[in-house]
Amino acid sequence: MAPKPPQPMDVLIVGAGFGGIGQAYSLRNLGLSMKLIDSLPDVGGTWLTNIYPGALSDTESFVYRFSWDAEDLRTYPWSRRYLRQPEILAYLKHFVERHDLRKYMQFDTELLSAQWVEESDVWEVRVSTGETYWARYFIPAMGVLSKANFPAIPGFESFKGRITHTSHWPADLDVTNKRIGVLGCGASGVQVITNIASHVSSLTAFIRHPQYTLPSNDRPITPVYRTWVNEHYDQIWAQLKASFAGFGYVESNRPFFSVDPGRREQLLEDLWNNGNGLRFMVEHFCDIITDADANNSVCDFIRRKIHQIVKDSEKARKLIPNERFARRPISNDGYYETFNRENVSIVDLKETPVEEITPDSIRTADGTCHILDIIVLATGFDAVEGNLLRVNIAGRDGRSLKDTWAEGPKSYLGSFAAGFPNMFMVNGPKGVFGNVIPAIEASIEFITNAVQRAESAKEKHGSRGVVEATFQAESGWGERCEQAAKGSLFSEVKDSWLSGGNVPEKPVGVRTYLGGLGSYRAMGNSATKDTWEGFVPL
Ligand code: NA7
Repeated sequence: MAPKPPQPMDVLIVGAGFGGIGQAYSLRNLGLSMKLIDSLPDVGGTWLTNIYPGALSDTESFVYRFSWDAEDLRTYPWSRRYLRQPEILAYLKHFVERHDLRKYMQFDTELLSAQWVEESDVWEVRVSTGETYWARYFIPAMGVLSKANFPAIPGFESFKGRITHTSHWPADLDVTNKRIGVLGCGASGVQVITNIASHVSSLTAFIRHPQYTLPSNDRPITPVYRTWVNEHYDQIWAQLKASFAGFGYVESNRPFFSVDPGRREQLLEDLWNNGNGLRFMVEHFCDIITDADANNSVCDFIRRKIHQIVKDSEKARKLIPNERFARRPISNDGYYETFNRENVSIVDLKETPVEEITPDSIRTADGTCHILDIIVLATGFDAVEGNLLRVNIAGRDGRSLKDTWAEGPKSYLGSFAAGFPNMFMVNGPKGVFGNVIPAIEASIEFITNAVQRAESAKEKHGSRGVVEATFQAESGWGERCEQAAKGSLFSEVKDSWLSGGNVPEKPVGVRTYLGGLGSYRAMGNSATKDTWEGFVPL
């Protein structure tokens, strides 16, 4: 038998972004010993490193924050409809200081491995500082969009200029008057292109596959609006937590074809003018992402808008998607208008794929060398399970997470994994799709419920305090996620980060619960608080 590890701590959290901070907040008053580690030098997670020009959350400011601290909600300042990266980072730091959470945190400490020690019901965790920790509860909160996706293009190392991924933008990178190439046109690419075009010498957008993007209509908020929000926060959160996507507005129950074509056009126009891609998807119609014909009509509407805005018809052609409007929608702050600038051009990678990077250019298949000073990779993320599989995690019988998830990640309620006792994933694979902050909060609540229940069982009847989802519950949850995805056109798009197809070799499949935040919260809270359904008895 292995020796009993010395003095395990109760809780070890990995990650100081929204997930880890929220989890530490939620557990802080339970009388447990707790540590939070992060490989980065400070609080912030993804919002500490995604400092590219234009980085912003397209979830509206009033609900891109924790819902738990009523006084803070009413007093913390924000001035615009959306929060930019510096404001989000400042909010997270503020929340940490306000609740005295920094005392749990240790930075510049990367998780290397975690192994469940059967005999003593603890996790043995090795980190980059050379230390080993033992913890009863191991809580990875490592982010859904965190591990960068680097394209495999020959010649990277030969490039004499600078190359950066948007998610690791160097603080000293100055693009002024430089020749810039941007690969990728998801949310990050759209934001960076729109924000740097006016002060670079030239910008070449390398587009493999254009996406639909809607105006964000960012604007300052008025004092009247802020007062209204403050006075209605209770109702706002109650509505949001019971809603489908959790973005803080009432989702429509109007079918697209229930109104006549003229009125439909008017409603779409209204959505376009009011702004926000997420609102566009759900605020006036209930079936844009479930009814293929409704979706086609909406695609036509957006395509017409692109044609109207982009004056050069060749550029417009390259910007117009010919797929469904069924990815995580993107909002923009003048993206299509940016392509009317003479210093902005487009290379369509479907016509002329990238062949290699040379010392001063990206060379495409037609032999053209696009001369560049800086290459920006806006190429997205090895999302959802990417960060969890980067490290070596082994559960019961030494079985690794990598082997267990060889055909795609699994979970119970996005937070628990069968065979990995007392490992709780904050917003892990098959967590709910929607506004990520309430999704994180829901997962944190399930985890805290489970910890409280285990602690109470230990105290009351000498339980070992081991929380473990059953294999049956895990596969049942997987089926529920499959069923929910079947009703959504999102599942037709196989090459997005949501299905895993954006990263070569990654198994493609359902990675989120598309059944809505309201039902997710109801099922998770009922299982972890009341019924204990899906868990091995404590
Ligand atoms: P996304 O949405 O995954 O977008 C990545 C972009 O990078 C997309 O346009 C990809 O084109 C492109 N890409 C990826 N690999 C390559 C290669 N090898 N060559 C050319 N282009 C490539 O990531 P984002 O960071 O923009 O946004 C992620 C989420 O963050 C977003 O949904 C919001 O929720 C916040 P492709 O479509 O694969 O042809």
